[in-house]
Amino acid sequence: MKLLLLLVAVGLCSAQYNPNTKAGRTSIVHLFEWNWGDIAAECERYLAPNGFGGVQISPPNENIIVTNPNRPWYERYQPVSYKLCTRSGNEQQFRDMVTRCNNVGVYIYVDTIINHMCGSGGGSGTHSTCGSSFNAGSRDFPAVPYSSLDFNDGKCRTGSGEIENYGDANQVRNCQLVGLLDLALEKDYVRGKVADYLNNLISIGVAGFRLDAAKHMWPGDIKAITDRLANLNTKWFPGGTRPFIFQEVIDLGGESISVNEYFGVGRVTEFKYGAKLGTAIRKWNGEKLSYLKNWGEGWGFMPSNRALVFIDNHDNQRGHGAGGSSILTFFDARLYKMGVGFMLAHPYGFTRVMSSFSWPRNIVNGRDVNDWMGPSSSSVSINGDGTCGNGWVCEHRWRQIKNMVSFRNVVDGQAFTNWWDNGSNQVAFGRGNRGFIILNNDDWNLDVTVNTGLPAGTYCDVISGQKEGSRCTGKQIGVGSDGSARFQISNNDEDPFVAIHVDARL
Ligand code: QV4
Ligand code: CA
Repeated sequence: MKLLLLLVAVGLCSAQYNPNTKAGRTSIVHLFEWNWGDIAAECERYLAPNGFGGVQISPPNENIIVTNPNRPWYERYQPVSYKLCTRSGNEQQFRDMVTRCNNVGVYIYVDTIINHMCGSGGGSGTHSTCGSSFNAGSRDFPAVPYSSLDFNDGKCRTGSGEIENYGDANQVRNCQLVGLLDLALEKDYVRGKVADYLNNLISIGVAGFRLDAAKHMWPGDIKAITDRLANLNTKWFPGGTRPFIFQEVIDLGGESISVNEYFGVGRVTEFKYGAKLGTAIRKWNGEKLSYLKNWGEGWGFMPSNRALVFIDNHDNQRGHGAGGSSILTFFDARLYKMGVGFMLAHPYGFTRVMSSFSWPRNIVNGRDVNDWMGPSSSSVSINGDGTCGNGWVCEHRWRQIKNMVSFRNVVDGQAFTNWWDNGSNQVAFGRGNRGFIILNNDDWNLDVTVNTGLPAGTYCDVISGQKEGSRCTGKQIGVGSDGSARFQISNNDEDPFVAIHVDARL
């Protein structure tokens, strides 16, 4: 009876939409391909003091070692077992990272690959990151263990065994995504193995999961697995806290599968967000920033409280996944900062900031032939000025982005207010009486007096500089007793936008 009640309670209590970030922290950062030791250090020295809520980490479970091409980043999306050892570190280092980050209130969100194992052409042997043996051809993964009975081969009806038509939901979920061996998640045994893996991570102290390739899993199978998950570790989280779940479903419209099939389990990635914002900021297809007045659900996006939003992710910043060429990345730094600034100021969705490694992009016939490259260095070095070295871009450390992460924390819970636009690409909006942002993406200067909604005072622009002690290293903005302020932004400014908030009042 007790057990039954418990099961019912777990089933009903599905608050897996709550990111579980500490109060006052409203964004996470994806530290793509960082190693566990560097993440632990970053939590302590940078993320906690700057108000970041958490880190999405690269997959921590054992994967196949790909040597042709040489150690691509994407080998980590080809599991061999659920042992915690990868090029980011071993289990001990993983545990140490979770403990150290949790202890400073920055939580860990694990990228989990549960739709599939490695590619069908992965061969056999022990060329895997913990040395576990496997045989892709015979579907044998003894370190889990999975055998041929645990895969979807019998269920897929395409000639190639792969997904051939995204208009057919059965193919998308029962066939192989680019040849990756597709798990039979309707099987109790497989669900149990996956749940054991996630529960192990929960017991170590993680706060939630990105479910990779969720589009390729039946929502009912995902639900059956998440219903088996334990509450978060009470060493760091209140009793009864559910893991945060966000599902990777790329839905730009026009396919058989839609994001709303997944709302029963948790949040879902909103891929329209970065694609459309990129289009507007690039001024493609006749788009203008003034059209962003009803940004969010008004643009056909999913409900805000179901959305996980981002400007770019590890796939679409290099032409994988979806979104297309409109996606803004660090390669277009000036536009990118505007995009991230807009996202972090705007109330829609739960926000994720991207932090990348650089690579020698080489577009041949419209495709980046270097899109596979992993980081050139296994560890992140920090320069004297706080930027990163060794090819690590560290967008999250860019002053403009770091300060907008704080902005979002400061305006948390405030309404979207005081929209202004010039009918073109100069726009502004506030967040109640806590913060205000104004952008000039036109090819001429902006000079306007608008209502900010803020209390009177002199504010420090957190884009051109920031408040340091009692001084401001950037532009200063005077807000009158009626809340109005004059802004001047040259279209040639290094960053053609200004953001002020009540914690940056002088
Ligand atoms: C190739 C052929 C297959 C052949 C196979 C033989 O294409 O036809 O059967 O070899 O084994 C890599 C290679 C790919 C290769 C495959 C299997 O790029 O050419 O297939 O491995 O060996 C990442 C990369 C993929 C990579 C994969 C596994 O993006 O290129 O594939 O990792 O290493 C859709 C999905 C969405 C997905 C997105 C990329 O709906 O879910 O595509 N996004 C997530 C992750 C993404 C990851 C995966 C899913 C898979 O964000 O990073 O793919 O886990 O939109
Ligand atoms: Ca599948």
